[in-house]
Amino acid sequence: MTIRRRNFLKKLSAGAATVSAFASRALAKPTAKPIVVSTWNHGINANAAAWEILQKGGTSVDAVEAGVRVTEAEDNLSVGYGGLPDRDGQVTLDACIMDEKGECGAVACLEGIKHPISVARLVMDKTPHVMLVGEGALKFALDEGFEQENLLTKRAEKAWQEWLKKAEYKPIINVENHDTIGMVALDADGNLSGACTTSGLAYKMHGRVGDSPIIGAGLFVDNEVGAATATGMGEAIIKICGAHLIVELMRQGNSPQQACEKAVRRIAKQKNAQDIQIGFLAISKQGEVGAYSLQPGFNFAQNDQQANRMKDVSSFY
Ligand code: SD4
Repeated sequence: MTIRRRNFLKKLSAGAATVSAFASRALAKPTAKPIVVSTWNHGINANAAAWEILQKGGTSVDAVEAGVRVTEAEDNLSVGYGGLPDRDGQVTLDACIMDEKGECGAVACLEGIKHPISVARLVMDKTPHVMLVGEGALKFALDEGFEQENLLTKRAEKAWQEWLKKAEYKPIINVENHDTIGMVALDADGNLSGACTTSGLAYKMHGRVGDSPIIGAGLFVDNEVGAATATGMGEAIIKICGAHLIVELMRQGNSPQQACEKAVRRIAKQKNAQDIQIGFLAISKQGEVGAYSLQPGFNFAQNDQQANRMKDVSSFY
């Protein structure tokens, strides 16, 4: 056998292994349906709201919107109301949503609206666009009847004034970087959707947008394959199109866990990777869950037929 032919056969059998790994997972009985997972411990309350919809046979897109709205309304120094402001003292919000049909909507740098995820949903449902930013997003929200309110709480303002004393921009792993809820769900009909919403990195430059509202970075859903979401230093996630990469790795036959690990390993090659946190969370069309982070400390909430509980995630470092 010539070397070329041998290499060809080797490649063919490697390809067959990948295909058969994917096919066997595709044929596997769903482990859990419905199921919802979301980043960090604020995910517990958010999952509970999503679960109410899922267990009644509601759609995954309605579930993820309702779920992350809970976190947006909580005074938690992170997502939505009470979120830490940018370095100029303004709370600017980013969010996106994607459904099983591959439809999506997003808002970025939106101010004064408590539920950016619902504005993103209307961008998806009512406009021919995918993303609205800044004043345009605010105008759209107001036209749609959302109320403008002050989202900077006394607590967040105090924290910002403390920060101003040194005004040193140095994101801290797992503390400052704990600003996002990313949620992905599989409903009883087997359809996948996801939502991601954040006040972004604390004390960021005014106008800075992270990965969270960017389809393919902070969130991606492909109803044939799986869904993924991200948290942590958005710049690093954007650079590898994180959520899209994970879904494409799943399409190639990787489990959600393997896909999240491969994506984190790519980020580990970036400069300053040891100083940042990244967490990925993914679910497959069959309801398998995977999660992996760059640093220790990332966790997520999982709600399925068994319970709504927290799960710790292993990490690269
Ligand atoms: C961002 N990815 O704006 C967000 C921040 C985050 O937990 O996830 N914090 O870059």
